[in-house]
Formats: sequence, C-alpha cells, structure tokens
Amino acid sequence: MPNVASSNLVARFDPRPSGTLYGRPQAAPRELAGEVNPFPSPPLEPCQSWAMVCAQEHTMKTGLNHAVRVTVAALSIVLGLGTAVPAAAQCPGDVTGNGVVDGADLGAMLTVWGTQGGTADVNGDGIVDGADLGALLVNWGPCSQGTVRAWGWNDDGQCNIPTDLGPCTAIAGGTFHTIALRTDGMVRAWGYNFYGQCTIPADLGPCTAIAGGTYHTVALRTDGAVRAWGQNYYGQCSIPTDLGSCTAIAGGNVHTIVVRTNGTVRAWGYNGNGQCNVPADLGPCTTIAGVGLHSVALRTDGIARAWGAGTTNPGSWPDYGQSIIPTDLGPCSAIAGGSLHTIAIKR
Ligand SMILES: [Ca+2]
Ligand SMILES: [Ca+2]
Repeated sequence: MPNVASSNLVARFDPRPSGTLYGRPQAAPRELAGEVNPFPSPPLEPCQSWAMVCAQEHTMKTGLNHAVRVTVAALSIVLGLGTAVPAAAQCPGDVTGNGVVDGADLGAMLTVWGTQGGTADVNGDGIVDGADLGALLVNWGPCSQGTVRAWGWNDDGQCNIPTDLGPCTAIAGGTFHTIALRTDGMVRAWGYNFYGQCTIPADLGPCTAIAGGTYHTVALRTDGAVRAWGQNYYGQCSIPTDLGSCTAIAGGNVHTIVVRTNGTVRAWGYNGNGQCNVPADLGPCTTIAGVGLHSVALRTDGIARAWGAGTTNPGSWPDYGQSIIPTDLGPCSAIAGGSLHTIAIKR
C-alpha cells in the first residue's frame, strides 16, 4: 500500500467492494491507486475509466480527518449576507426591482404613499405606510437577502455559486456538491456531478425541502412527493412506489430517509450497517437525519432514536456508539449527525 500523506487524501464515503482499487479522476498528488476500501458491499456496476477515491481506510488511520472535513464542508454552506446578487434578485423594499434598495426606491414609495402600492407595499397589507418604509430601510443597500455563499473545499466547484442562482430559502450539502432551494421552489445543484447528482430532473417542479447524500440529491416536492437522483448503486435514489406523501427528507452517505405525512419513517439504499432498518417500535416522528452510515429520528414526543452503524461502541470504524442514545438524554427538539457522531438539542 503506498505511503500517501493524509493531507493529500480526499474522502469519498463510497462503499465499494473490498479489494476495489481507488483513485482520483484527475492525475493528482492525491492519486491513491492501490488503496483498498474495507467496506463490505454488494457488487457494483462496472466502474468508470478512473477509480474513485475512498479514504475510509485512511480515515481510520488518520484520526477521521476526512470525516471531519466532509462534515465541515457540509456545514460551511450558509445563507450569507452582504454580497451582490444576480440582477434578477429582488428583496423587500426594492420597489424599482433593480437589485438595490436606495433613494430611488424611497422616492418611488413616497409617490404611492397611502395607496395600494404594488412592490412598494412591502408587507403586503394593502397600504403603503410607515411599516413598509421601515422594511425598506432595513434592506437598504444591495439586495443580499437569500444570497447563497459557500467556502471550503472547492475541487469540484461546489463553492462556485451559479451567477444566476437568485435568492434561496434552503441549502444542503452533499459530500462534494451543493444544493440550494430558490425562493420560487426551484432546486439547483452544482459541484461534483459524475453521477448526475447536480442534474436536476426537468420535471421536478417546485419543492419545499432538499437534502444531500454523498453522491445523490433528494428533494421534497410541494405536493409531498419525494424525488432523488445521482448515484443509485444501492438504490438510494429508487423511491419506494408505495411511499406516498412525505413531510421531511434526509440523505445519508448512501441511503435516503424520509418522514411520511402520517409520521412513519422510511429508509432505503445501502443497508450494510442496518441504517435502513427502521425500528418497528419507532412510532410517529417529526424529524429525521440520514447521516453517515446511521439514521437518527426524533419522535413526536421528542424521544431520539438512532439505528445503523454505531449501535455498539468498539471504537473502530464504523462503530463508535453514534447510534447509542444516552440514557439520560430525555426529550429533544432537534437532532442531527456527522459521519460518525450524533448531536441533539434537549427540550
Ligand atoms: Ca431599487
Ligand atoms: Ca404595507
């Protein structure tokens, strides 16, 4: 096995059969030909002309640097303020619709003061008055509300925000791609697209939620239907035909998890760690998170549950007790996870 500095590695949490060779698509110092992925996995479809990096073995050897980096990359995509946005963007108070709130908008607002003023009626209550003026002043300057910014690892362009993106209401991170939900409900994605994870289905329609897996993307349509695309080696993008309407979605490394409208949880995709085996006694839930190789859920009563990798704690990959709920945790209001850990907010 070649001696490769850990700083030159890239984590691709991509379970592949033991013995598969891995390497970067680009000839780069990160080339890892000869590395072996310890994942126990089902057979894959024929590999591409290049092999994927999978640094799981290195992850074990190097103190989980890569898992941390993946987590940080996912978390470092936030809705930012203070930068110019595409001309199409319009924020409250931009009466003239040119992407900037300034004196021209103030003047335009004053000319329709006391009347039904269209875009000058910022709060939409039918009258242009002091409340609208206040909203205008709050947004003074370039319209930055809803602007997406991203930073960190950008080898695949995941931090290059499309210039025509426009304002967004939600964001999600895949391992090497970025997903955004525009204010009009349209989904956009960019970054690593080898598996088509950034190629939005033409018939997707408006959505209310988005989620990212390692190499796949999940979206919840306004009608409650779930769609997923990208890598489907493990069926993570194959929506169960009897799924029905859902209220929440999440993506694990290579699995997908949802909350149905009736509160029941479903999961599908890679199940080598039992991450898709929803506990029979789970009960109705409100929140789920599909994280690394485990799944977490919050029941309607606030009780946290987790399953998949980490139901034991031998301290070796991938079992670090991340699915063992602390006995003194009690009801929670939120739950989430990193690749190999779980976090919750107590009520
Ligand atoms: Ca303006
Ligand atoms: Ca108003």
